[in-house]
Amino acid sequence: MNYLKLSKEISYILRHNPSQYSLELDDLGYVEIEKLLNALNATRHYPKEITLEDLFKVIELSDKKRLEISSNTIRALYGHSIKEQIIKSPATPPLVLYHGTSHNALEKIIVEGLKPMQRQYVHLSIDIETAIQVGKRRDASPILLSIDTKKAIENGINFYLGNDKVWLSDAIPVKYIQVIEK
Ligand code: HQG
Repeated sequence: MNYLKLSKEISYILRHNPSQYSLELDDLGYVEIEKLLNALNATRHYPKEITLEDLFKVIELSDKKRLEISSNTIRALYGHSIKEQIIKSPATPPLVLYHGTSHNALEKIIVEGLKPMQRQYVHLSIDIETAIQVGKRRDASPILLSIDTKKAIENGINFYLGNDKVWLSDAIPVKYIQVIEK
């Protein structure tokens, strides 16, 4: 079984396009596992039937905690772009969070702040190493930003838990962002 391909297809479904697979997410982003498996198997993208064990394997082999199972349902923990907003409860993040980005994006970010862009929330990293990994998807030598979450929260900006490494947030105005000089 190609678990990387399966992982990408599941993330695509649960983050971006459940309706293409005739699925609907609930307000928290969950879908019934059985429905997801049926939808995946209906695609005939895989040489053999996808089972619950395959889902467990995807989660076990993943380099990041992207998916969450809760009883008979599953959801993506972050990354959503569907138009129905996934409901997240505001939570208290570490005092500082990080964001790795490209030189290109920086020009805009220092003027208009961090925006969710194609996704529902801004994605922030819990440590510099994670932020560098995220930034390297777009720039071999990424720019590192730090976010003063305490000041941002005091001014009404909400943060939400993604996974053990990723926090989500509303748009972050420039005044809470600093460029970390390397
Ligand atoms: C940038 C991956 C111009 C932002 C990662 C980023 C992450 C702006 C890009 C997760 C901007 C959006 C999310 C502004 C922000 N003007 N550009 N005002 N504000 N940007 O992919 O944070 O492997 O939507 O800096 O590891 O890069 O898929 O967000 O470069 O956790 O599980 O616009 O996706 O996880 O890009 O990455 P993205 P991201 P997975």
